[in-house]
Amino acid sequence: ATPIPRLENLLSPDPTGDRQNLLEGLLQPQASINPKFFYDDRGCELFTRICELDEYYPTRTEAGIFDRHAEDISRALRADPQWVDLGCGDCSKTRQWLEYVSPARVIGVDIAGDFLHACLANIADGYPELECVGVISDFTRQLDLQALLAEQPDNPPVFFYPGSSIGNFARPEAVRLLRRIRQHCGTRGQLLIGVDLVKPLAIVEAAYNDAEGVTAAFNLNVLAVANRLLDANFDASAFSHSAVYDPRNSRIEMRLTARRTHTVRFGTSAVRQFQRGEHIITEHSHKYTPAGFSLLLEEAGFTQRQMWTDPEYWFGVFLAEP
Ligand code: AVI
Repeated sequence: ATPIPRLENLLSPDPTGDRQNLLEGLLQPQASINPKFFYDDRGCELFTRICELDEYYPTRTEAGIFDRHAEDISRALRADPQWVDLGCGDCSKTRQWLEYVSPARVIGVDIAGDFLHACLANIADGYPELECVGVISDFTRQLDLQALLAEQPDNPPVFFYPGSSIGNFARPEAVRLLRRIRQHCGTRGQLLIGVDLVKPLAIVEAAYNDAEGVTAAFNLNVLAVANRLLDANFDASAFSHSAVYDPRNSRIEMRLTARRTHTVRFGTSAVRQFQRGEHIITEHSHKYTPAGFSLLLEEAGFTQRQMWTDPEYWFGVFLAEP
């Protein structure tokens, strides 16, 4: 019988906490915005366009590795796993894997419930017999899938975390998230994760400063998100986008720099003046060496089993086990 699509809401909504976090960041002497605020509907749309840009190499490089090594990778994965797609979006990346792996079921985890409907439909269309559970969760805050995974104790989880989103966390947070994933692995679980690697500066900077200005629009859109969430009055035209590579920390820093002195009110609770030339940090995107990421995995209690890469070593797909 065809399984009934199942959608679980494990999200403990914390709009007040989110707002507080956003406001606190904006009022620090060095203003910053957590990059999770990028992804409202418009932000998701712009991010999809970024992934298709010529300059933005990570998406197609990772896809190329998956294409070239799909059989090898799938041989290294447990049989009949519970395939857990972290940040699944519409599950299009997982869907491609279904040609190579036969999971006992698919668990798609995303913060966006709308996406999960698309994900369930996407799997049902083509794989109607395959059970797919959509889980609405901010897994970067809490990962709480133990009860769900325990329903099928004979099917170890394979956590699939592509796209190098791990790079958007500061190192301690990245370790915390990987540790949480590891705690869900039991003895036989696995993690298949995509990681952007260190490479010549010009290539990385171009990826975050595309000629069409899509990344600039993506970056500036976060001010509209802040206006909505905080009842603020940012004028996006008073800021300009930039993205600079910091070789000491091996990361891109995305900034919004004030073109002129600009006073912003946050409802009735706060006011801040941005001086001309002052910037807000909106994102870090860390690039790892293969050895550096291996160490991060170890710190989280994982052992790296294998790494697949492209001919230029621009991107790595790591397989790790507890
Ligand atoms: C989602 N994340 C992996 C992207 C990155 O490359 O760090 C977000 C992004 N920011 C600007 N362009 C893409």
